[in-house]
Amino acid sequence: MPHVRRSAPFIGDAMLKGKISASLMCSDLTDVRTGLKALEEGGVEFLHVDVMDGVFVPNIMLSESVVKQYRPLTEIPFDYHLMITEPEQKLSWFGFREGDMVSVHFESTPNICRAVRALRTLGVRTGLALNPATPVTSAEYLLPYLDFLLIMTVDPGFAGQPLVETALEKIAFARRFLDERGHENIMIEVDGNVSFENAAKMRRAGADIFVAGTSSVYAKGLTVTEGVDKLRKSIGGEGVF
Ligand code: S6P
Ligand code: MG
Repeated sequence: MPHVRRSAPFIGDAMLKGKISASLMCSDLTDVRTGLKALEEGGVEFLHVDVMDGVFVPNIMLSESVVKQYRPLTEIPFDYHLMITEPEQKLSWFGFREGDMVSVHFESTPNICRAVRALRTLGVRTGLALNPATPVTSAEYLLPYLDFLLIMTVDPGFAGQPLVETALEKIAFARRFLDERGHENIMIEVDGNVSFENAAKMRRAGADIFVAGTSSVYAKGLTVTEGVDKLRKSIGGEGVF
């Protein structure tokens, strides 16, 4: 099984630590070109693309045909967060590129092993997303296929929600869980109310990649560039709080 590897991610994955993935659905979708230019100028590492099917989550967002139209507008690698049922049957829809991040939800299919193994064969950074109530231990037998865990710090479906109370404890547990099993290279991405203040705490707990939405990069009263700079300071541990 050549595609199975023990936590041996893509060259340069160590560089993913402390990176920003800006949430496309939180930007001005009537003026995506301008929004993407601002993110490029701000230097975000990934564009977080929330795909919601109205079944797995109670919302519909960013269909594959819309996302494909945005793709040529930027060179920023995409970070697809698939909140859709049975993703293993739909992976060919998106046109993933090598270097993209793609996460599928543990809860979204009885065939989650098939889904992450299929992602591995596509040459993308493979992620397993966990809802707030899903234990980190659910990932145990999937670890050999993973490059990152996406820990939802709100229930998926909507922007602008409060952080779930157990989020920080779960991030810290996940980091220990991965390290104890020799998977130090599996990154932890966090998604949901990654505010400037929460991001600093999440970083200390062990998070590596930060989904930036209405709580930071798209916060009211800041330009995108100011939001990125401020978030960068929070996750860089430079003590803005
Ligand atoms: C939510 C989705 C997220 C949001 C992001 C919003 O289901 O997966 O990626 O877009 O979390 O960020 P914020 O700062 O508004 O919570
Ligand atoms: Mg998301």
